[in-house]
Amino acid sequence: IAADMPPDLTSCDREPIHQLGRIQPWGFLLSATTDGTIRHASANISEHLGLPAEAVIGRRLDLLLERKSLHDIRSRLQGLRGQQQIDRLFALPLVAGQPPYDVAIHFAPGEVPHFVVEAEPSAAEPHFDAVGMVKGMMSRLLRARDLAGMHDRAARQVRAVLGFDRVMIYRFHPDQSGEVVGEAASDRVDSFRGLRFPASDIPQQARALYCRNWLRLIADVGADTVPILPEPAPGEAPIDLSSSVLRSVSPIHLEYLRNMGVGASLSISIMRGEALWGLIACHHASPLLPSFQRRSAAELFGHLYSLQIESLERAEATRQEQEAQAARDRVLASLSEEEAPIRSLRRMAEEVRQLIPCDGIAIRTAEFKDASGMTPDAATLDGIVATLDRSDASRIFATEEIARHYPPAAAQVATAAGMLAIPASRTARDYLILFRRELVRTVAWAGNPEKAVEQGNDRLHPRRSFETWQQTVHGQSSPWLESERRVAEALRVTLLEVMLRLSVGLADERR
Ligand code: BLA
Repeated sequence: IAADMPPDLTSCDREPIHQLGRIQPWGFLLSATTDGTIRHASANISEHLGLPAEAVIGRRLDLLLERKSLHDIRSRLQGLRGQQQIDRLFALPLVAGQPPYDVAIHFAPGEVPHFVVEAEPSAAEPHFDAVGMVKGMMSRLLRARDLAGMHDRAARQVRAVLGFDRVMIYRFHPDQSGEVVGEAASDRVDSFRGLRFPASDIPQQARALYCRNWLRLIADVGADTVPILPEPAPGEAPIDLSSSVLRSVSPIHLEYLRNMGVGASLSISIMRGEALWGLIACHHASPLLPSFQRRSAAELFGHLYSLQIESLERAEATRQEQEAQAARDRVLASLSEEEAPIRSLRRMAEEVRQLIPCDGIAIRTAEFKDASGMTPDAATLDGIVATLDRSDASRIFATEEIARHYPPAAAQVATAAGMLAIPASRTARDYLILFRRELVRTVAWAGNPEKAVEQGNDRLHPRRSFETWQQTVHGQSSPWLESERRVAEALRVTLLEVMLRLSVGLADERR
């Protein structure tokens, strides 16, 4: 039966990826209570301390680690209190008789206050200048003329620092799918530029985690992972690895990467305020472990890059708001008391059309019905207006596919597939409606998005093929851009004023 059932994608969202209890093998992990008693140790600790995990758990940190280094760790921990951030110490002589380690420390959430120490053999470069490196990356970025050019430059900078074969700027769409909007790649891998990936490739809890922890590395997709000991007692929660650097990832995701021919993967969150805007996604055809210093520099670059995107988008929004404001002023100034109300409305419609390209425009108020250009037939328009009447009158309503909200509209996509409705009054349900006809377009997906997930006997499996899969989208207009929605929203307020004046005017006429 399983094969006939659609896969239950919510199970992906439920996998507790922060509590898998294992790390990747390129370093070791210890957790200790604030008094320094060790609670957890990764099973590979013997390779570093010469003692098995069982012998380490319950002992005190100061008996195992170099005093001076432990002192450094403790003073850094002071600064981390009450936070989930990590701090980093490079080239630290952590264990007597061993080469230095690069160390990440953080406080982990849990009933008993405890902190986590993760250490990897140091690959710190003696004259590494993280600040200089990130400054250089930013200044090369700022030479870009537009957002698209900037994404490509960002990918190139990250590739230069980390050495991955393919570095992509992956941007989320409102439906949680995503698109590769910038790329830098070596010639031993295919380009993913322009490809779309379905939402299910990155489940919800992973997105939530990536909002808090901004970088993750899978250094070797095929490597055996290492358990953290002791295993949780029955009823006890496993150690929370949300902020861990070495955390091993979901086996489903490892299978995904293997299917893609990827040997190592690293991704850095791109944030827009509190929300995940996208990822800097890096792939290598074979295993790859960039130094902790370089990863940290790339992470810092990710922060600055996020701010840069936000600043460009804000500048763009401000410019659009000014345009909308100017349009508003023009409309209001041109209204005259003597003019017939319907003419005022028509002129208003013309102004709107100048600002937001469309194929047709309809005016529907209690007093007037008017249409110009390509609009649905009168009966369909009545149906659409009835549908609009059930939506929120205090904001604009935009859709690429009217039929999704009013199915009979599907018959008329050749004239009107999408609409943007501006409510013209708060109560009487009057509208100015812009229409756009169908624009058949193709979307190139990385593998068939309908078959993104397969139900296996045991669990879900990601798709095996990422071969480009062309989808032809019918029945939709070109999208209403964020900027166009913003202009429409600004004009909604003006339209309310115009309607108010008209109704006063009409009342005067009747008197
Ligand atoms: C995680 N999936 C991820 C991550 C990426 C992607 C970037 C973050 C981990 C990493 O950096 O590798 C997906 N990688 C992509 C995409 C591109 C890319 C879209 O390069 C495009 C350029 N994955 C599935 C299915 C499931 C699934 C069906 O395909 C669930 C059933 C799960 N993906 C999954 C999980 C994680 C993940 C659980 C979290 C891994 C972790 O952090 O533990």
